[in-house]
Amino acid sequence: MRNIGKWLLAAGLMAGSTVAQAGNPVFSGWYADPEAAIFEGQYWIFPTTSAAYAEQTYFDAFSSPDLVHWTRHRDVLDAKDVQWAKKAMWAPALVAKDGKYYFFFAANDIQNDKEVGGIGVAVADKPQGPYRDLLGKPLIGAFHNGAQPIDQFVFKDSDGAYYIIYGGWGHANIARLKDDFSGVATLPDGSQYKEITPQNYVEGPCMFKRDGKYYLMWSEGGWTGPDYSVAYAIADSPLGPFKRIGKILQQDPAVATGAGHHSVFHVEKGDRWYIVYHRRPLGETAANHRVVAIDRMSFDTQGHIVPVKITNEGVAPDPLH
Ligand code: FUB
Repeated sequence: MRNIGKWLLAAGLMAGSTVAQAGNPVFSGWYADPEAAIFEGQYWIFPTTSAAYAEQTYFDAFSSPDLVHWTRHRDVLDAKDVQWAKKAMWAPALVAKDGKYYFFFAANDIQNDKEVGGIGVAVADKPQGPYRDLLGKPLIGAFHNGAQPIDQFVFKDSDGAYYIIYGGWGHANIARLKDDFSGVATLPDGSQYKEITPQNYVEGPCMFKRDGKYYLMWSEGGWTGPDYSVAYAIADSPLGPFKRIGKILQQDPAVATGAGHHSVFHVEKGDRWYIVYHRRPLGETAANHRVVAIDRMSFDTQGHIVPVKITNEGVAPDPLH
């Protein structure tokens, strides 16, 4: 039955339906760069559609009450609703603010400042959209400090400030967002884009705060190969400096390859942490044949992240209610 369900889902015949599926991958279909969020008492995952390059022009979303039963919401943001986006729509970052949901995305995979594209932001009244372009143009539409404007993550600090951390081509920048997300503000040092690139950084940053410390995580290696992986650093400020501590997620030749570009769920009640990431099934070598998985993440008594064991079993049900 599960195989029939997977096939129907892959074929789009069960769009919007709920499919019970314990284990990794957590839902069927080629998806990557998963963004984890908890909205309205549900777990949400917003991934890149890991179809052929020219077909990466829309995003689906997934919701779950318990990390096991997932509902697919099709086409929550589509290039047809973003006048300047033509291709390569990647790596969602979601924020709930003042009753609205904001969906940060990259589009067009720009190679230089003459091309139109970069990081945009769309807005909706509900987590499942439909999302509409907020600005009518990219929020970050040029290279700064050598960082390709892709792979955004939005972090809300305890003082209410929103920061965007982003960057491909081996450079990570942080910028403070204006309150209405219409652009970036000026940082205390007078700059708008501060480079915080740690050693070995490639792309896919993610930030959270725990016990007063700022954790920056990122992907290393090449995303098309088996060695893609995740490492991290800890700092006293979101602006760094971030010194690499070590790798905490990587392939397991008995389970999957290319494990990387992740985000995290933190269930405050019970203080449970999960890492949500993409990986390539064993035997698959096509670059975009990526699936989304969830495994437990934990910390040692020093606050260091314990290396994650990637599994086929995935996680146990963890109802939010
Ligand atoms: O999914 C497209 C690209 O692949 C992302 O932007 C990178 O982080 C890598 O995962």
